Amino acid sequence: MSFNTISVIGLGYIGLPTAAMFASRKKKVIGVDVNQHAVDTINRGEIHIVEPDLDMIVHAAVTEGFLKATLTPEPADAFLIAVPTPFKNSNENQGDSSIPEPDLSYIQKASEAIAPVLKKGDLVILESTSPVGATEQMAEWLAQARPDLTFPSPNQEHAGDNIDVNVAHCPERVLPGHVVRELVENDRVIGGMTAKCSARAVELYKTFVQGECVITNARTAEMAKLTENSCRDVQIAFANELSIICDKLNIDVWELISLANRHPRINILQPGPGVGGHCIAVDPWFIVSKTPEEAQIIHTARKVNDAKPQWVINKVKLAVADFLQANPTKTAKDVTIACYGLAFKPDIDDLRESPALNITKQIAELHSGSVIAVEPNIDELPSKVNTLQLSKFETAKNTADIHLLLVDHKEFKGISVKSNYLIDTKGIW
Ligand code: SAJ
Repeated sequence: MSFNTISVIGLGYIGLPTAAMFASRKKKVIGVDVNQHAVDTINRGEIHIVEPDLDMIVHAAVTEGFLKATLTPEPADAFLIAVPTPFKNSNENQGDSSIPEPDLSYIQKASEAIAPVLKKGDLVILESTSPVGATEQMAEWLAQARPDLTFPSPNQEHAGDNIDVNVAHCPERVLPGHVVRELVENDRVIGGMTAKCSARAVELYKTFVQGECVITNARTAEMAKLTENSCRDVQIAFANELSIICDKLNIDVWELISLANRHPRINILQPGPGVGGHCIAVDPWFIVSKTPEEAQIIHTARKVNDAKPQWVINKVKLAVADFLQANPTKTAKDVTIACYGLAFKPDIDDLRESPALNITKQIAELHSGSVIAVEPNIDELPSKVNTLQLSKFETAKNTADIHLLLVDHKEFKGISVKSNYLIDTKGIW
């Protein structure tokens, strides 16, 4: 049975591009989101997120009638759930208060929303990055809501054709900024709760995925996604720890890493002001919270990366103290600090969970003089950070006493700021 109508629940950074990809292959796609603004924007053929090339694809899909957005789920042959899996508020966390617990309430709400329109033969896929066991939990929520249908249960990998609704976990693995290309080209991990579930999911993704669809079970697929991001987090923590050690030993960490990387089996990542975004700094906690005793390295890496912003702030404090010692007629009020880059990584405009933005905000709160922020990828700061002033690069370069490079945007490469009071967290100046 082929998939004539596909529904994507959650039209954010993953759901909307995925919906648009199916629609671009002339499938009828129903996108569902709880956000009225997102629904209205998409139905006008526009997008509410920033992702290169996505606007054209969504515009074509909507005007040709293959994609529509709605607040309420409608019947479809396949449902892909791409909703957030954040942490619980710290006061809701149980157990060790230093380990955040995943919040599956968005998945639960999405399951409850689609349950009434499910029918025999449908496929439900969880795409959201999730702790191990979340797909089984989702199947249980669906089964509770629809006792008239049968769903797979755990340890039923070899169950036959007697299951009405197939369930799988197929984690997204695309890099923000390259989503449109990576959705098509990346290999896809397909974790069906049964062999039939996996086969149906492969059939669905083959609509647009050119990479290989590799079959496993749901729990391994969940862990695979968490492993990928935890591996990157651990590697970045290694680089960040090296940068702190080298600073103490008066060694240039960038030179050190480039020398070590000449070894044929060494590939150290780059240090920075901390790890940001919605994935690498979050997903390792899903492993730590399930297996706190066992996940020692993963937990330590999180702590090392989370501590890096404070280390950078301390460096700025020391630079201000040095500046005042060299300029005894001045006070802190007379000192201007310029922060270059606010996004969570280079060449994007995404400020969410950005260490660069948090560092700049904290410096602005602590410092009695002026703080200038330079971010070439945005024209206006969001209202919640309107205490900061955006400035042009040249103005910052010419007026600031202390310079703090936080993001290696392409606009900052090839030019350089020379100063005795320069803190370059990315090693480009
Ligand atoms: N970073 C460093 N040093 C480095 C590389 C990155 O400090 O050498 C920092 C970045 O500046 C940023 C953070 O790490 O603050 C995360 O950036 P990223 O480019 O490593 O990753 P994301 O969060 O944009 O996307 C990741 C990707 N995962 C992996 O590369 C293993 C992507 O493929 C996933 O789909 C995405 O997480 C996700 O949605 O889970």
